[in-house]
Amino acid sequence: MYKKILIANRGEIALRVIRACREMGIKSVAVFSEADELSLHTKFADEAVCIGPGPSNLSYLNTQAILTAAEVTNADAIHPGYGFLAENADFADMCANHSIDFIGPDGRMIDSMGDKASAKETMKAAGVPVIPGSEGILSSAEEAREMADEMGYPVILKATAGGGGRGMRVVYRGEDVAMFYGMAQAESGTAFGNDGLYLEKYIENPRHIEVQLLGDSQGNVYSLGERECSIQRRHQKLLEESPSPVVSEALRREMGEAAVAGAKRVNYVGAGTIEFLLDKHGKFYFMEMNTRIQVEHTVSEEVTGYDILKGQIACHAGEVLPDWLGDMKLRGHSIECRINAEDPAKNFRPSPLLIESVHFPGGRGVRVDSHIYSGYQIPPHYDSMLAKLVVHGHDREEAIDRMIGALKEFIIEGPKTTIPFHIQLLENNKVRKGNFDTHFLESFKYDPNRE
Ligand code: MV4
Repeated sequence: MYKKILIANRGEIALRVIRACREMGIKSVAVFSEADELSLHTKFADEAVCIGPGPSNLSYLNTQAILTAAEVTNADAIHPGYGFLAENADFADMCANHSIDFIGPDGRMIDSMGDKASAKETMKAAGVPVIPGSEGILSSAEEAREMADEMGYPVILKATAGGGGRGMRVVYRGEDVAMFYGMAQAESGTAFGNDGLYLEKYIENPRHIEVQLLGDSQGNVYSLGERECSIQRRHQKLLEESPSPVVSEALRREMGEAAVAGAKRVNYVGAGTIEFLLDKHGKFYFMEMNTRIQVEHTVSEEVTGYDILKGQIACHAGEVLPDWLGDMKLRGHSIECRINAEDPAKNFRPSPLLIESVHFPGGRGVRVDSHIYSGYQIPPHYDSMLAKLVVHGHDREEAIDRMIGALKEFIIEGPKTTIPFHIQLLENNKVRKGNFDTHFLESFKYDPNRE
């Protein structure tokens, strides 16, 4: 097992990794920017090393500074958390060249899943259902037009280097294919340095459902159930839950088996997620694979009772997963609300202010993963998530009621937050009935005058 892990991240996920390390008897090393000197990960890790000024490109993305910190502290592995360097193939390769374990897949795996068209072909070859469309990259706008005319509209053009909603164009009429093709190609060339596009039938009003996977170095891969992530705003998830209110026991087994087959095909090791779109006929299709621990792994932990962070570290250290993970039953229902320092009355404008005071909710089935404290100054350089409020109940209704109670107990003085937005969301009838899709928030009306 590792003796010391350096955490190349900040905020709640850095604390999450520190806690897992502590329970596993592993020493932790924090790296921090000048803006994070007073952050909790800096205080709670066994050691802390400053890696540069506040802006991310000078600190949390500074691969040389991070590797140097790992070398001077004698760390044997680096945990990247999510965001920052978590899916940076060059950094994974650099770690390997320095004989430091990167707690994530190797550079080749990151690259092959980062290229969305090739990831899709790989999954298709493994028998995972994929959305009908082009095989690999399109060679011209004319090819796109012919294919779209044949399969019928609407279709969607996607940047192969995109993902997470970036570089996509929905096309409803043949006359528009050429123009949208040109726009998407130019944009993705500029944004990603790769202008490859592929085409798919556009699935209207799908749900976003993803399967949590964990694989060990012996070739065992297990599904830890699905998460419902359809409540998103501009591709930022706001609320996640497990299980999905629309996934039956039979569908769960089918999606889990498909995801496991996909991950086994590429010899996947560690924590990973396969994202699916579920259409209104109950058919699911591969969308993307994420090769990192995700923000919302917590809801899967609550319903499986399994510590995914510790499992992820153990897998990279060469331990074999227990075989009972293969017949995991989900217990009860878990929901996560992302509490962001954003003003929901002002188009979710960031509000990076001083936390004048904070009170965390508590009680049975309430978990708060957060790095904030009274007197904490939110740095302006990073994302705006302040806390993940996670509840667990014996069923969905209890979880929703428990979440509303916890949200009402959660007091944050200083910045504007998404807390009041979440209360109204969970009081909405469609949300309570589980009747929503990925477009739900586009029409949801938040009332800033209701308390
Ligand atoms: C789609 C789609 C409909 N049909 N592909 C958005 C994120 C990126 N991973 C792919 N996305 C989509 N791909 C086809 N063929 C609809 C979306 C989509 C979406 C997906 C998941 C969650 C929220 C979304 C919001 C808008 C569009």
